[in-house]
Amino acid sequence: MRMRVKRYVGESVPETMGRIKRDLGTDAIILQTRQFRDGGFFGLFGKMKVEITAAIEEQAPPVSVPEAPAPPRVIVQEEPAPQQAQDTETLQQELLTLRQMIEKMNQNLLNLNMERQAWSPDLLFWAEYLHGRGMREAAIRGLLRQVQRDIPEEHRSSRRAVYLSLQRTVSAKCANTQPIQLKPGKPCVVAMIGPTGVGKTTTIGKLAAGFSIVDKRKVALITADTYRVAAVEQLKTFGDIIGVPVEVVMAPSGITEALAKHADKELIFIDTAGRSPQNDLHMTELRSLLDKAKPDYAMLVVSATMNTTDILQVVQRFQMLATDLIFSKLDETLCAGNLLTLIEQTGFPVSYITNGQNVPDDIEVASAERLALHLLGGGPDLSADGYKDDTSAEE
Ligand SMILES: Nc1nc2c(ncn2[C@@H]2O[C@H](COP(=O)(O)OP(=O)(O)O)[C@@H](O)[C@H]2O)c(=O)[nH]1
Ligand SMILES: [Mg+2]
Repeated sequence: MRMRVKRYVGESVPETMGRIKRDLGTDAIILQTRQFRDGGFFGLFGKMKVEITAAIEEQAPPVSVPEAPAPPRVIVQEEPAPQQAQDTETLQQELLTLRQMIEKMNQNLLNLNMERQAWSPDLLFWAEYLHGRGMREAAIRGLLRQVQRDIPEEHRSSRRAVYLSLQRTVSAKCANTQPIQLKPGKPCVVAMIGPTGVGKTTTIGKLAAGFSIVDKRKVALITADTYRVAAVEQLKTFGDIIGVPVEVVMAPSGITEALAKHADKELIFIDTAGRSPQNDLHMTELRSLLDKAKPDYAMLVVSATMNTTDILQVVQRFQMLATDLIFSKLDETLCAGNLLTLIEQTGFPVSYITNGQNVPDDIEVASAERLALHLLGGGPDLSADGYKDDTSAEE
């Protein structure tokens, strides 16, 4: 098998694809696509063209026939063994998968290129800015479309104007926030759930200190995280320093008793093991614990340092159990933009933001404005930008 590679230039993708199909057939593989401007000054004002490089497998060229007839030879033609046939089939299957992968990659690239072409240079700057903040393509697209609606084209070169529009849109998307609301007459129960190491125990320490020392509320802590000795010790240490009782629950069945023991408190935090979302047994145990505890809030703690794939996996596993979100470790990353996807996907209110290891200081109540600032960052340097925001007066 040999590859024949050909380059096609045309006015549009469908037209050029049509030519490739007629020329090379439907089996042709698209190796590369690109858009460019033909002619014009420095590539400006020229006509948009597409270039597609395609390839087709060709049969091997016929072997040249020897001039003199070869002496007769006895050739024993072996039947292909079943293993060989199977190998060939596997190989063919792999080739097909590879070809499909390449075609898909090309389609994605083509989409991306077209997406980029769609933004004016002003907006392209922002697409890249938002990308640098960890935002996903779909979120960026949505935000920039809103900028297009908000700001007339002649003002879009103003970074301040665009930043203010982004800030307004992101704030509106983050408007669903709520801190813990205590209930009169009985304890408010708050469980922290989420993967290992995101800051569940530390966050309980911060909140417990705030409610008990600053607000003078009656607080108790319960830990169901008996997976590691250190985990129990950690919460006990917090409890000792803050001066609040700590209960240890060895199995989900013990939670009812532990809660009953502190029926006189105003606020009870339940710390749970940082269960790996991959581990089904642990998840079952966590579900059973929450079924018995019936917390008023099951706060899913998500670290801002997690990548989008991990965040989506966490959402998938914990979504059924959670009622609220806490974003932790916002001090550790500049790419918190992907949390916007989490807010939009779950629709859960965000209750708190944590931004450091210090107990009890490094925590704040979530608000639309603070969230927008964390997700968008402070923006590029706007000091030289003379744009006056005439909408800020009415806010
Ligand atoms: N930088 C930073 N570190 C944090 C924050 N919250 C927790 N940590 C740290 O993350 C690590 C794990 O915290 P821990 O509360 O034990 O996580 P858990 O396994 O979810 O209970 C500890 O070293 C904490 O000090 C935060 O907001 N910012
Ligand atoms: Mg913990």
